[in-house]
Amino acid sequence: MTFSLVFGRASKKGSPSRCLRIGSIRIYAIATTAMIMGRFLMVGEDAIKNGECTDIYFRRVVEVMERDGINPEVTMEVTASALPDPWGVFCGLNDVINLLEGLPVDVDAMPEGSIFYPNEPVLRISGRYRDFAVYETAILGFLCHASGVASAATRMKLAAGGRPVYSFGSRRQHPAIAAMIERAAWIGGVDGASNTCAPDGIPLAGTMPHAFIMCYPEQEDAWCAFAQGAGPEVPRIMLADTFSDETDEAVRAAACGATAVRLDTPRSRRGDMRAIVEEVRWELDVNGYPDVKIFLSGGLSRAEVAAYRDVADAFGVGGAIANAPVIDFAMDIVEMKGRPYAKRGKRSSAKQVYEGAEGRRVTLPLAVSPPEGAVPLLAPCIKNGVALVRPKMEDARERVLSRLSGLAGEG
Ligand code: PCP
Repeated sequence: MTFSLVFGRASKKGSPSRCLRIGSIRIYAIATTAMIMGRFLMVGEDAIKNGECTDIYFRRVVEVMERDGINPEVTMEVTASALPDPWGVFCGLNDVINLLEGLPVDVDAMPEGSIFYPNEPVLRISGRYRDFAVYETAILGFLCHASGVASAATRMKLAAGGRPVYSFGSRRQHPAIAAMIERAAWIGGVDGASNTCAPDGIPLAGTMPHAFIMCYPEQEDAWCAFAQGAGPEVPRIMLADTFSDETDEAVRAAACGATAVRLDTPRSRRGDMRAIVEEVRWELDVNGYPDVKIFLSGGLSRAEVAAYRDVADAFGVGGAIANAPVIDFAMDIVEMKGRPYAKRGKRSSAKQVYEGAEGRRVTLPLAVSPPEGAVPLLAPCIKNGVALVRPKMEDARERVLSRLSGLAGEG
C-alpha cells in the first residue's frame, strides 16, 4: 500500500516536492522554500547540484518510469537549430561539468570558447535516462545563458574593430549571476569588466557614476577630487555630460587631469551622437588635450559601436552584452540502447564535429571515419562520473581571440 503525507504548505498541483521512501510508503514534502537560500530569491548551489532545480515534468515522468522499471541507455546531444547570428561562442561547460560530475554518465563536449554553427552538437551525454533526466533544465540553463553572453561579447568586439570594449552590464542581470556574466563576457573577448565579483584574472574597469559628480558643489570639485584621490592604478576617466554640453565639460575635465572623458549622453539629448563625439574630439584637440581619449557608454548597441568606432576610443557596454538573447539550445535523444533514434526534426546517432583545412566543418555520425586530417572538436569531459577536464577561462578566451580576424569576414 502507498500513501502520502504533505508537509509545509498545502500541496498545490504542480508544486515541486521531495519524496522520501520508507518501504512502500512515500512521504512527500513541499520543498520550494528549502531550495531558496537565504534572504534573496535565489536557488542554492546544493539544490542545483542535487537536481532539485528542474522542470516539474522531469520529476513526474521519472517517477512513472521508476514505477515501470524503465531506465534505458540513451545518448543525448545539445544543439541549436537556429542562432541569432551565423555562429555562436560555446560557454558554460565549466558549470555543466561541476553539475554532472559524480553521476553515472559520460560527457563529451566542445571546449569552451569554441565557435559553433546551427545543428552542430556542442555537448553529448550518455547514460541511463532516469539517472540524469532532471538535470536537463540546469544543463541547458548554464549553456544557453553563458553562450548567449559570450557570443554577444565576441560580436561586440568585432563591431568595435579593435577598440577596447568593457562589460558594464552586470547591473542588467540578477546579482547572483554577476560572476557568470563577467566570465562569459571575458571569454567572448571584452577587455575588462566592471563587477567586483568577476572571477580572478579579469581586469576590473570603470569610470565614475553621475551621482559622484552630483555630490560635489561643482563638476570641477568632483573631477579634481577624483584626480587627486583615486588610487594610482585607476585611470582618470571623467564623466563629461552631467550638466553642461559635452564639449564644455570635456575640456574642463581635461584641465582637472582627465586622461579620458566618458560620454554617457542621455537619449533625449543625443540627436546626432557622432557629431557630438566629433565636436568633443575637436575641442579637446584645439584646447591642447589631443591625448585625452573619448570613452562612450550608455545603451550602446552593436550597430552604434560599429558606427562610432572611428571617432571613439573605447566603449562601456551593458545590456547589449549582459542581456544578450540566450542561445536556443535543445537537448535531445539521438541514440536509444546503442541504436540511432531521434524525434522528428532532429538528426539521429551520436555525432562528432570535425574541423578540416581552412576551417571547413563537417558533422558526421561517430561511426563514420573522419575526413583525413580533420580535427574532432568534441572531447571527453566526464567518464563514468569522473571529470577529466576543468575548463580554464583563459584558454577559452584565447580560443575566441585567435578566431576573431577570421570571424570578422563571416558576417
Ligand atoms: C550605467 C553605466 C554605463 C551603462 C549604465 C551601461 O550608466 O555607467 O554607462 O549599461 P547599458 O549599456 O545597458 O546602458 P548610468 O545608468 O547612467 O549610471 P551612472 O551614470 O551612474 O554611471
